[in-house]
Order: sequence, then structure tokens, then C-alpha cells
Amino acid sequence: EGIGPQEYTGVKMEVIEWSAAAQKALEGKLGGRKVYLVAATLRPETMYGQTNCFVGTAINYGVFAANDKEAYVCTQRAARNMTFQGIFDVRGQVNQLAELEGSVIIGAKIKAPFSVYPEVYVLPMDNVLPTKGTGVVTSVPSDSPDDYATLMDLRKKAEYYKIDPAWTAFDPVPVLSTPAYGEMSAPALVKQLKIASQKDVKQLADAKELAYKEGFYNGTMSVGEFKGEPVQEAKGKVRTSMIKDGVAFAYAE
Ligand code: A2H
Repeated sequence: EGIGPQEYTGVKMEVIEWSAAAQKALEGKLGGRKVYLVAATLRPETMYGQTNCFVGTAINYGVFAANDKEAYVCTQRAARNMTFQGIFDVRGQVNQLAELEGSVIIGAKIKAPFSVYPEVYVLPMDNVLPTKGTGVVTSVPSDSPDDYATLMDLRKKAEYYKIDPAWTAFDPVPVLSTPAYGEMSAPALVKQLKIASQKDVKQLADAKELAYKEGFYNGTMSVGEFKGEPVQEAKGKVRTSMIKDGVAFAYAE
């Protein structure tokens, strides 16, 4: 995190099925709009490998009208930023339709655009910061050590985390390869740095840095439209392609 704005890609994950609790909270409030969780990512080139999405169980999310047809789930903070970036139909205005605690979003079935898994589930992550991005994190366990460590925690302790094991059934898939870490950098680094869980935040920060640098400078795409191309080139192309398809938008903070 240097000086100047972070250029995120806001990935639109359409909700196909809510939990009963969320459904009740939303009843009569959506005006017929489709609802999307909006995940903020700095690695759009990895979206082929999404296996789930993460929210913080204690974070308060809003459901915000983007226009007459769509509503976005994110933090209030992110919605305010979005409206000043022209992402909502009335610039400067925030139209909140409903409020959802993260815990009731868990288990929602959502679309994961560009992923080899078209439909995935929302799962809990301890380290989601309410002050960064949208508060929604799409999970790519092949290339994000945080995502991989969390997914492994959830698989080991489904009952403790109050989740259905079936929601964690999507295995990491190769998205890009690097000389240093092979086809899946996150599992390789988690093993190499002896990371035991999502609680190992210090080692995870080191792993994240190593994975990011190696992927960006030495990575080659293994899947998708830009297979065989350097990550450095594919990064912007995947982003543009997602935006063109209407499944993502530029979001900065
Ligand atoms: B990244 P930076 Cl494959 N709390 O997307 C915690 N983490 C958050 C967040 C929040 N509120 N909002 C976004 N993030 C994550 C993909 C990815 C990401 C890969 C590898 C590394 C990686 C899939 N998850 O991040 O502090 C999001 O995860 C490491 C750079 O602004 C987002 O990009 O640099 C990244 O952290 C933004 O973190």
C-alpha cells in the first residue's frame, strides 16, 4: 500500500439464493432489483479461480440501489465512495434499501463471474476489514494466501464456523504459474512459511507480498482468454473484459 489511490476492480457477484434470515430482512425492500455482492480486488487476472466469497460476520453491510434494476451489497463507507465516482445513477446520493449483518449473508449462493465455478457460496473470514474496499472479498485460494488459509480453516472446523461443509467444496484451481511457486502459489507459500491458520497474520502478510511480486513479474496465465500471456499484460485485459461484460466496474479509494 503505497501513496496514492488503490485502483480496485469491483466484481459483481449476483445473489441467486439468500439464507432465510436475509430473505426476511429484504422482504419488500428491493423494488424488484437484482442484488449483487460487490467484491473489491487488486488481482482481476485471478478471477478465473474464485471458489467462494468472504464477508465479516460482525460487519454491517448495506444494500444500496445502484439504479432501478440493480442493488449492491457493501459497507456504507464504500457506497459513499461509489456514489462520488459515478457508480450509482444519481451522483452524490446514496439510496440504502436495507441493512444486513454479515452473519446473515453467510451461505448465500452467488454467481462468480469469469470463474471456472459459475456459482459459489459466501463464507466467513476473521480478517475482513470494514475500512478497506467494499468489505466483501472474493476468494481465490490458488493465489491468495489469506484466502487459502481461511478456506482450510473452514474445512477443518465447519461446525465451529457454523457453515455447511458443502459450501467449502470448491477446490483451488491453477490460474497462473510462476517459476518460484509453480501452478498454485498460495498453497506453496502457506506450506513453505508454515502457516497454520488465518490467525498467522504476520506470516500471511509476508506470503501475500511474495505471491504478489512473483505473480506479477514472473507469472504466466494458465487459463482463460489470455492463457499463455504474462500476468503483467493479462491483468488489465481481464479487467477490461469484465467491465465490458458488465460484471465489474472500476472502484478507487
Ligand atoms: B485480493 P490492499 Cl488472488 N479486508 O483479491 C481484507 N482484505 C481485503 C478487503 C478487506 N476489506 N478488501 C479487499 N481485500 C483483499 C484477490 C487477491 C487479492 C489475490 C491475491 C492477493 C490479494 C482475491 N482475494 O490481495 O491492502 C482483496 O484480495 C493482496 C494484495 O488494498 C484485495 O485483492 O492491498 C486486497 O485484499 C486488497 O488489499
